[in-house]
Amino acid sequence: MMASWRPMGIVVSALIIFSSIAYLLLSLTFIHPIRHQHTTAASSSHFRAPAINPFAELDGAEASQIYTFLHQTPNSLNLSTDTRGGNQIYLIELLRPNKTDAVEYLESHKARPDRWARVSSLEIHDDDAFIVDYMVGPLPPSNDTQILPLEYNHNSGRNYVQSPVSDVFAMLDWALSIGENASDITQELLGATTNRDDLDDPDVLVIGCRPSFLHAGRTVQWLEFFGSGMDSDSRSILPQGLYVKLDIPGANPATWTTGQWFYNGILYDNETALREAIKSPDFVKLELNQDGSWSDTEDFETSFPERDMPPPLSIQPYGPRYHLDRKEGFISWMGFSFYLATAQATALSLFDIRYNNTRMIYELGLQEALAHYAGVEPLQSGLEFLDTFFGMGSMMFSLVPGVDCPGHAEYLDMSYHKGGKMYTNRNAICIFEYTSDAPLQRHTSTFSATVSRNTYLVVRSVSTVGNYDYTIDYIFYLDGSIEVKLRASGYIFGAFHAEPRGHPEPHDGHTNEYGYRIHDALHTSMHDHVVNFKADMDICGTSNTLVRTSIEPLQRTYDWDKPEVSGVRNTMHMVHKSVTHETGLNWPSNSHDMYLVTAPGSVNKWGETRAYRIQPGTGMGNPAHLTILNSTTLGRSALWSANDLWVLKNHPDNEPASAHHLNYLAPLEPLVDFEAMVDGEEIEEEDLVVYFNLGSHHVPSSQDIPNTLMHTSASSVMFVPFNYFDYDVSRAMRQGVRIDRRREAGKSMSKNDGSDKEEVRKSRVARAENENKDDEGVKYFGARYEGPVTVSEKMLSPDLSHYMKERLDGQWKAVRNSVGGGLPGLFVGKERAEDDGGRRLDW
Ligand SMILES: *[C@@H]1O[C@H](CO)[C@@H](O)[C@H](O)[C@H]1NC(C)=O
Ligand SMILES: *[C@@H]1O[C@H](CO)[C@@H](O)[C@H](O)[C@H]1NC(C)=O
Ligand SMILES: *[C@@H]1O[C@H](CO)[C@@H](O)[C@H](O)[C@H]1NC(C)=O
Ligand SMILES: *[C@@H]1O[C@H](CO)[C@@H](O)[C@H](O)[C@H]1NC(C)=O
Ligand SMILES: *[C@@H]1O[C@H](CO)[C@@H](O)[C@H](O)[C@H]1NC(C)=O
Ligand SMILES: *[C@@H]1O[C@H](CO)[C@@H](O)[C@H](O)[C@H]1NC(C)=O
Ligand SMILES: *[C@@H]1O[C@H](CO)[C@@H](O)[C@H](O)[C@H]1NC(C)=O
Ligand SMILES: [Cu+2]
Repeated sequence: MMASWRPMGIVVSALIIFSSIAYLLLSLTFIHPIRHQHTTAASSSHFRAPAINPFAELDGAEASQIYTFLHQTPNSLNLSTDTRGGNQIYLIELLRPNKTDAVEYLESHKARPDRWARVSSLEIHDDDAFIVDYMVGPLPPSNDTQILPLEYNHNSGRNYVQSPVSDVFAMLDWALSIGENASDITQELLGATTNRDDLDDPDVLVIGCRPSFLHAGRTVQWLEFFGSGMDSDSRSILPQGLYVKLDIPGANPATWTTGQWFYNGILYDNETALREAIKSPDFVKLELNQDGSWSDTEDFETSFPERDMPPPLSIQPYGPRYHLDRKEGFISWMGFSFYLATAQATALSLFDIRYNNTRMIYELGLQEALAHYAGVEPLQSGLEFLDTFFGMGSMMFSLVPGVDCPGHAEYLDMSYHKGGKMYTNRNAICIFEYTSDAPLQRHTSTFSATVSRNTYLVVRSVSTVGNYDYTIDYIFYLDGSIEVKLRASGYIFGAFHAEPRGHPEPHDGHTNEYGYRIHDALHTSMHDHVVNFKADMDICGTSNTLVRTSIEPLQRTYDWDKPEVSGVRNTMHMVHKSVTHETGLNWPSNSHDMYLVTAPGSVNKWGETRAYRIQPGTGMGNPAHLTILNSTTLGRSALWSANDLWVLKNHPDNEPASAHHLNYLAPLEPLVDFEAMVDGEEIEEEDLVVYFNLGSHHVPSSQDIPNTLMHTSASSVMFVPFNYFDYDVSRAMRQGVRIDRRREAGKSMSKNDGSDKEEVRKSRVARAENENKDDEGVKYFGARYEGPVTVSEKMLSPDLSHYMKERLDGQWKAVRNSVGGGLPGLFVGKERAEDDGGRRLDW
């Protein structure tokens, strides 16, 4: 996470808490009447969801009605129409219905749950600023509509957090003046200065900062100067090694003070002390961390001949096999069905995931994304981001067709309401089927060979939060398995590598305690990514038990072993234990435990308890949990990061989430304290919710320059049917080929053994043979490609024109001028002109 700025619409976000708060405030400075969005019925299919999506985000009309209602009706929000003062609404979104109400509706299709909105406002009381949550409903607004403090789903019982800044403009001005007052120092040590007047100047310094939130709105910040990284958005790998501390006791600018400075491991009491020290002949100046082509994501110069030839790709000549109701965000595919829903903080969630029309998972979705750093200097050592605060949903930016997703993928938009306005990120979600390079099943016998394809369904989105891009996939497999997979890319957040300037020899004295040297004055900064997801599992109903089945070594005597085995036989067995109380669990070493969410009241045809197994999926090793114990920075804000997964008794109404996106601002008194949810309740035969983490211990190396690569940063958890069905249900779904090798050998077809089963098989074979008259002894099951296939050019080279339309426009320039351009790192707003003409501010 880091604030940055690019001319062509790659996001920008804020490292930087200043800018985030600024974002909250600034987004308010563009209050427009809401434009009503009309979704075009792009899908020609007549497929309809069985019910109206009760989780669908508020549309433009609904949000507009609430916005008007709250401004025009006298109410406790005391909203101001002056954009630079008084209380402001900063977001309006759906308050999702309670599970009880939603489930009843999804079963009966009667009595659609009331629509409620969650409304956040920014409220100024004297010198202090608060972000306050309300619930407003039922919708549409009427004389019966209530405006209530939103508390029932926060176990803190509060509906507000204190915001560390109330006047962004003052904050910006103040920060700018730090850079300006120290311009002689930055020029001397870093060869550059901040520049208020020219945002586009690639040679300026920008400022990044790392906050520590203390009690009652007090914040201490360490600032560091960074290179602007203007060309490739590379500023997070351009730390300059000069730091200054700020004390912000409250929202009143008169109380803010600049404290110590830090350079080359030495703490200076103040700017003057540093200035004096520099004059000393003994003062050691450090190597500069300068931008250059090394930070560019692409190498356009070097080329291999093979690069000039396009690679293979996947095509879908006969169209998709899934059914999509775009209007309701409902998908059905090969026995699966589910609803989609988005939220500004938590991106995409899936609801009511069913197989064969039986619910398995009520809710599956992102809760929070933690990145926690460590290091020897004041910025990295306390650096930590909880990325829902920055809006992992509102930062689900457009996907690039043909590269982010296959050319045949379909896309959905992500719309949300902020600061009085509706925004749309076009093509934010892609949906596609994909056939893996490896089969799902195969077998060769003396008489036959059979192989079937592994085709699966993917629902994908990417949240670009500042320097980092999180790709999140929900993947459905033909056997009833569901996978959640996270991949990361983008720029790492680097640490400054302190190397005396002009040092002649390669440096070998460092310890690699927190990272590795990867450029002249750049070090990697180790960090943990822990990204929390919720899986509200309903396996054959809501009465579930988590069984931990251990695979253990065993010594046992068996009568039939004697006399050859004189004593015990060394072997292994399984031990089945229910997890009786709410707890955190870790993936066991050597995978020696299986975690099974069982339905004790429900058995398959063979009398075995039906279950889904939860296990690490197709990522790189096991997903990680946080290494740091009792993190100084995190406080109580993200205690779900302490274990790999958690199993809790579900209180879907009062505890709908493991986190709150405003926890970042109140780590010591979070709105939702996860640990308080794990309060030892009994969980046998209860409605269970599993919170699990994806992520990794990311120790970047020189291979992360310029960007972290997705194939090595993937982590995954999979939900796999386990005695849930009577057999592998993919058998009826998959496509492949069965080759009879006896024919090849000139032998006759199998002789009839008289069984019904054989009859059935033969009739199928006969049918298949009819379809493939030419292929003697070769039977295809499932459809085949027949006849010539035409691939449209658009499939091979998808239309990217909407990306070209993105341009800065006059309104952004006005902001830029009013807030000062020279400190993009600290405080840059950039307006992205999306293809629909909607505009947004990015930080
Ligand atoms: C409502 O807001 C105005 C400023 O917009 C303020 O002067 C007034 O005191 C507020 N009223 C209440 C009841 O908070
Ligand atoms: C959900 O249930 C809680 C507790 O019963 C209630 O306070 C709240 O209003 C409900 N929320 C909605 C959106 O209906
Ligand atoms: C609220 O009540 C008033 C007075 O009865 C009526 O004039 C008005 O139309 C009502 N407003 C709504 C939104 O129903
Ligand atoms: C910068 O210098 C001016 C003039 O001395 C002073 O008023 C201001 O407070 C300084 N700014 C900071 C952030 O120290
Ligand atoms: C700066 O720090 C020095 C000690 O290093 C101290 O003597 C001096 O008074 C300080 N200056 C200011 C303006 O605080
Ligand atoms: C699907 O549901 C039907 C009706 O409940 C049931 O008869 C059938 O066995 C189910 N199929 C599978 C694969 O579970
Ligand atoms: C972390 O906090 C827990 C609970 O307060 C305590 O038991 C444990 O010793 C602490 N661990 C460390 C390393 O501080
Ligand atoms: Cu990382």
